[in-house]
Amino acid sequence: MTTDDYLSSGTGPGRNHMRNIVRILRVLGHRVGPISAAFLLLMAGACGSDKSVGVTDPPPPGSTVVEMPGNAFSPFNTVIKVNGTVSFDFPGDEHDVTFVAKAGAPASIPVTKSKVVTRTFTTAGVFPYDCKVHPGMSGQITVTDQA
Ligand SMILES: [Cu+2]
Repeated sequence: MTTDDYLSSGTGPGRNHMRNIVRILRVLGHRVGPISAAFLLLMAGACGSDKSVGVTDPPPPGSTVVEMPGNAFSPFNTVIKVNGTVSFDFPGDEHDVTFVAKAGAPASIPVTKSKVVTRTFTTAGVFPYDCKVHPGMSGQITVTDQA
């Protein structure tokens, strides 16, 4: 079989992958409707790049960065103003950021590595958080009223 035969036969791994995705979407389309199917198509298009909402790299301009040297958050206390953002810079080791449930606390960040994940704080107050992977690995965001 020549290279030309291979290319024209339409059986390359990439083609099969896309064909399978389209097939799955067709089946799902019947079951969950066109809107969900369109959403899945978006997800399929993003596969391999594992980016999701709130994930940025590098941190957005003006965001305050929390690092994780060893099994600690640095700084322990991060001070920002209302509507400010904090970017958690996850290293190669896995950590999570689980906020103590209270009004104004943002969504927690599941176990993550090698990514920057940003959260916006719209309410003044102190928002403690923990890494559940490492007991005792804790920090807090202090959000002050806008000057
Ligand atoms: Cu941790």
